[in-house]
Amino acid sequence: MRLAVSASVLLAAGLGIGAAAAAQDGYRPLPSAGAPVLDALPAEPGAQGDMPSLIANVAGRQTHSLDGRWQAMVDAYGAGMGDWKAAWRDRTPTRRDEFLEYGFDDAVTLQVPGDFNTQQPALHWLEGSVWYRKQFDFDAKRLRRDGRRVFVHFGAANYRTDVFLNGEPIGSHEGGFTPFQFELTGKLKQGGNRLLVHVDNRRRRDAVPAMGVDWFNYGGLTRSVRLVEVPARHIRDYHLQLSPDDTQQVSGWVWLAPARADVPVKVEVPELGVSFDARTGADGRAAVSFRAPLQLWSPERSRLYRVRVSGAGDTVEDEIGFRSIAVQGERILLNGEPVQLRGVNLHEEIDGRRATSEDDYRRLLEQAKALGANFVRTAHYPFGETFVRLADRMGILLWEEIPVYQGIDFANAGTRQRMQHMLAEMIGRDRNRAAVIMWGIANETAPGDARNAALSALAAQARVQDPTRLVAAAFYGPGFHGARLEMRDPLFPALDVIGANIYYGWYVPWPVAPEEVEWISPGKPLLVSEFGAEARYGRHGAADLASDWNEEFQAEFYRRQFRMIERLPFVQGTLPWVLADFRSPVRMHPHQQGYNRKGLLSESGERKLAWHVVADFYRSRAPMPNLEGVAP
Ligand code: GCB
Repeated sequence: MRLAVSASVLLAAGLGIGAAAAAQDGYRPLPSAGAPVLDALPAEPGAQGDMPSLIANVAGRQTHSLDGRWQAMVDAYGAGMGDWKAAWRDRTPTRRDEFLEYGFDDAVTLQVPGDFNTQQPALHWLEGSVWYRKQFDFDAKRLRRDGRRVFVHFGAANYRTDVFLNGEPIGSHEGGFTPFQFELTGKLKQGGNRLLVHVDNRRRRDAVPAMGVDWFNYGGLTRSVRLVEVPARHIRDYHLQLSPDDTQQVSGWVWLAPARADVPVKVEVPELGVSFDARTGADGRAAVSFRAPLQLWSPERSRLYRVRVSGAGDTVEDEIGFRSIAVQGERILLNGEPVQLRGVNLHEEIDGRRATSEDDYRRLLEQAKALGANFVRTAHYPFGETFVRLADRMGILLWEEIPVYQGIDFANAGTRQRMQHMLAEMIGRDRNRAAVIMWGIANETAPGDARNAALSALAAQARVQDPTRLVAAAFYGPGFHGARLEMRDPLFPALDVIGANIYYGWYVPWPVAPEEVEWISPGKPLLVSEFGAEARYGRHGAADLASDWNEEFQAEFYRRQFRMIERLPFVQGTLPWVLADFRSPVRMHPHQQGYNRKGLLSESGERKLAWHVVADFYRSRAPMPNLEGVAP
């Protein structure tokens, strides 16, 4: 693929300089010490690597949905992958004495999109594999006659996916939260076809995330599957955003694949009377740059424009908002003005299952809005594309991150490559969404040579792929030296925004009163990217009793945190952990019942006392976002 990723980025990432970062099995809530010096940042963009290059805006193309019921066989130990059972061949007996130990015809069915764990009681705890089969008709002759190409596109599948068409291997993918595609041109038969997908959600030490996560490892075809048809030469991707230094100027590029020089490309914004013509260079890209009297996108006014991109006979329509995001010293500037981020962390979970539909996503975003939030962190992985598009429409700023979470094996070259691919897939999918203001590259990773090199490379990759957004990471909060707090990490120079996950008053007691804390500024915008305590909805008790799981304790926890935060001018935003109680098998206390209970809401949406503390704080802080249509 032709992504301009710096050679030195890939080189630095590939070398795995220094000692191995220890992989760990358990979820670990507290930091470890040690902060070695960072290697020089790789800088020079130029070469490209073997990175994914997906068709952008699949919903805006000619598609054939494969969503719905799929036949499914559970293969908990992965026996069907080898040559012995070879379920992937998807054969049916051809002789009377032929015996096959698999068969989809009598199999159960599962809904796609949807996690497999919550669709059948027997699958609840499955960390293993499921074979999915979809039979569909396709007019391959028409495709050939019209000289078109077709791809099978997966919104996401957790975690490892092996895809087979009519008994032949097509390709594999790793990563549970980002899209991927395989070309099927010339492989689909006229008439009936059988697509087989083996999805394996076993956790692995070398995977991203690795073994220890504090959420439910929902497996399966969790997002939509579609066939996407495009002309032989088509608009593969485009990036159209406001120029960082001029709020009336749009700049970016359109990319036609396969590449050919001198092909005319047009970008139109009919509402503004814009019709911009350009020509591709040898790499298939055409530079775009035009001035227009734009109304800027913001949470208060989430203005989107209909944009039409055409070239080589292909046309794609999109809805794009234009806004700028930058940092100045310790501040974050949205459209040139300092912005206070009233945030909240979300997991992609609703009603005890993986959230997948537009309706699910709207419910989550409406809850965030009702809290008074103008900002959401999609913790700890990219949510569905529909979620991001809804945030664009509803005026919610996003921090989107990849699941580089805690115990990643940074010394492993394969692991580093997986992180790079996930980042490329996330940015490639969402870099035209105004809502996304920062790319998160990691959460709570322990400093070390291999980690520092790998994450610096990721930060540099993010800047090459998208120079218009901020790069952030969340860190374990600092430890106290008396009343003093100071965060340091060799990764800070590579980032625009620093996130501090602080749990004083929960995992660690406050050594001094919150009003007495002296927190030294990191010299960059700081977000309190996580803070929270657990309470079971409906349970009441003393506000100073940590081990009681009561709502009063959780509410008081937030009051104390806000007493500290209010005094810190360099804090540009706060993100309570977390909007709603979410499933996490590591949470074994009888009051947790397999849920992380740090939600401001219960898992069924009931508001705990802490919800009101946060909502009052947000109301007192800033103009409210557009709450049209949201229940108070
Ligand atoms: C964290 C993690 C988050 C956990 C949370 C907790 O620091 O980033 O994934 O769920 O703490 O509740 O312990």
